[in-house]
Amino acid sequence: MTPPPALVAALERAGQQHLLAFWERLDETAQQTFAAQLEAVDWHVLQEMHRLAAGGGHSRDLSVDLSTAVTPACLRLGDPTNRISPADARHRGAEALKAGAVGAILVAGGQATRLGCSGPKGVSRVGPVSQATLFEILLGKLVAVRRRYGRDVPLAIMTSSATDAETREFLAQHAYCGLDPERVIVFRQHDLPAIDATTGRLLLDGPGHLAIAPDGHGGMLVALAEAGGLEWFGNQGVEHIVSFQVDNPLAMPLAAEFLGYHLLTNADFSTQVVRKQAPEERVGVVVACEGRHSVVEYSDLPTALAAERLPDGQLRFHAGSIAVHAFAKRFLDRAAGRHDSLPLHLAFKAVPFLDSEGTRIVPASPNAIKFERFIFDLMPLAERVCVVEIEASEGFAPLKNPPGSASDAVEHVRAALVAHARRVLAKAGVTLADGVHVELAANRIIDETDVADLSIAGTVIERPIVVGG
Ligand code: UD2
Repeated sequence: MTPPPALVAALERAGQQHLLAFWERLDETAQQTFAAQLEAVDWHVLQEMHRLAAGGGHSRDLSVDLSTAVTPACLRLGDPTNRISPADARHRGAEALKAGAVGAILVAGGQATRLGCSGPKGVSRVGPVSQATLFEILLGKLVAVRRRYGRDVPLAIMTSSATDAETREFLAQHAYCGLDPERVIVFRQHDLPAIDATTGRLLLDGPGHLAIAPDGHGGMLVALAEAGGLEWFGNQGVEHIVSFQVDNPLAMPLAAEFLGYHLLTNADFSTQVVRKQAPEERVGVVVACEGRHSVVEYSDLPTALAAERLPDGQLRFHAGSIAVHAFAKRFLDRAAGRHDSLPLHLAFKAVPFLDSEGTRIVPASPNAIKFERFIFDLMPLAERVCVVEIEASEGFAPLKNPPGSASDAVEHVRAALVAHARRVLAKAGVTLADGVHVELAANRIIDETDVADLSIAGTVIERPIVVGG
C-alpha cells in the first residue's frame, strides 16, 4: 500500500519525510503498524522537544536559583520534637486508612536491563529468604495495610510498552499477590520518540519502527487520567494518593505517620527524603527557594554545589528524594487538567538507529536526545508541601545495579531487608542467632506491633525463616 496521504503531509510539515525511506521494504501488516505508530506522534510535543534541544528552556519555568535555595524544614519520622507529634500523625494517618481515603500508584515502567536481566524490574527476586519478587513484596504491603486497617488501598500500577504484557501476566499468575483484582488497575505510560542530537530528526530503530522510550514516571499524570484512573480512585472515596517506585522493597508509602503529616499539614504534595551523606549519591534533592519547593535531579545539581557543606558538616542540599510521595487527589486532578504541568527533561544517550542506507548503527557515544517527564516537577505547583525525613535503613533500599556492583545491587537490597527485619524483631523481643537471615512477610508485618500478634516474643530464631509467612 502507499502511505496514507494525511500522514505524508504531516511528516512533510514536520520535516520528517525520511521516516518513510524504507516503507517499500515493509509488508502490508508492518506498513499498517508503522503508519499507526507515526500517526500517534504528537507533533506539538515534537516542537517542544526541538525547542528544548535548542536550549529554549522548559515549557514551564523550572529554574531554581541554587545560590539562594536552601534545604527546606523537614518533619522527621518518629521525632517527638516535631511541631506535630508522631502519635498525632499516626492517629490521623490511621483514620484515613480506616476510612479508605488513601489510594496508591506503583511506578513500574522500568525494565531490568540495568540489572542484567530482561523483563519488568518488578519480577526481580529480592526476598532474602523467600526469594519473593519486588511485586510480591510491594503489593504484599497493601495486603498488610488491609489486614490492619480493614480497608483496601486501591492500587494503580503504571507499566510501559516494555513491561505491560509481562506485568499483567505476572499479576494473573500470582493472584494479584493477595489483593482484590477489583481494586487494582494497570495502566500504560506513553512512549516518546528519541531525536538525532544534531539534526533534530526522529530516529528509526528498524525500517518500520521509531526509536522510542517511555516518557518518564511523570507520564503517570496523563496516562492515569486517560485511563480513567483518577475517576476510578474518586469513585472509591480516595482523597489522597501515594506514589512509589517498583525498585525499592523497603518503601513505606502507607506508613500512617507519614500520611498523618501529609494530612495534618493540609499538604498538596508530601514527600519522603533521606539525609544525603555523600555528594555522589544518586538521588534528587528537595530544595526551597522563594517559598516554592522543587526537586533538583542529581544529574542537574552542579558538582560543586552537591559537595557544599554547612558549618555543621552536613551537605547543604541533603534532603535526598527517594520518590515516595503523597498527593491530595484534588491537586492531581487540577494538575492533570493543565497542559504544561510536567515539562520535558532531556538526556543525551547512545541510541541505535538506521542510517540513510538502512544499515543499523550502534553508536558508542551519545548521538541522540531522549525525553522524560518527572512527577516531582509538580512540587513547585503545590501551595503546601510537607517534607518528611526518614532513616534510609527504614525505608530505602533501591535495586538499581547488577550483582557485584559497589552499591544498590540485589545483595545490598537483601542485606538491608534482613537488617531491617532483625531490628523490628529485636524491638518485639525476639532473639536472633548471629548472622541468621530473617525476612518479614511483607503481607503480614508492617512493624513490631504485628510481630507481637504472632506471640513469638521471647523465642530464639536460629535458622533462616520468613516471620509471619
Ligand atoms: C530516581 C530519581 C532520583 C531518586 C531515585 C531513588 C528521577 C528522575 N530520579 O532515580 O531522584 O529519587 O530514583 O531511587 O526520578 N520509571 C518508569 N517509567 C519511566 C522511567 C522510570 O516507570 O519512564 C520507574 C522505574 O521503573 C523505576 C523508577 O521509575 O522504578 C525510577 O527510575 P530510574 O531507576 O531510572 O531512576 P533513578 O534511579 O535514576
